[in-house]
Amino acid sequence: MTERTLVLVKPDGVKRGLIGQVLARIEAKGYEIEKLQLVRATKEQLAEHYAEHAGKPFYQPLVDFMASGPIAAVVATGDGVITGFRSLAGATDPTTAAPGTIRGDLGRDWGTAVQQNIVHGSDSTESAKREIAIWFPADEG
Ligand code: RTP
Ligand code: MG
Repeated sequence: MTERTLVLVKPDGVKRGLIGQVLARIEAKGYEIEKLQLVRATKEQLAEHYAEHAGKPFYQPLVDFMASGPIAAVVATGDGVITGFRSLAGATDPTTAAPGTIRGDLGRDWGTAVQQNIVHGSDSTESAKREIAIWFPADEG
């Protein structure tokens, strides 16, 4: 089924010049880039985006990290793209993420308070809908 997902290239990925590599992997897999925008996250956007993690020990470092520089917000579409992009991204922890995945190949978290793992990808159709509305408020669905 054709789906849409929200991908964020996080500040570590943008700073390290990895937007192109992330987009290339999405496109090489056969998904389409429907929307793409470089943004500075507001506190409100981050509070909404990470509401499920509020109160966890990594929440504040995560929000600070996400506000530390520009982010590339992407809507990617395709058959099974929600699960498919999370497979491309790999496990949350870059140290154990499998080689061949974005996080396994490119992610680093050495000496940081939070896992700096290059990308975010929505984890369900509900999350994708909610998250696309946060980063692309004018999106008509
Ligand atoms: P994402 O939401 O970014 O696609 O990643 P995920 O589902 O694999 O991970 P999630 O559990 O939703 O956590 C969101 C982000 O918080 C940071 N994190 N750091 N213990 C830690 O240092 C830790 N745990 C989570 C990561 O940036 C993770 O992607
Ligand atoms: Mg998540």
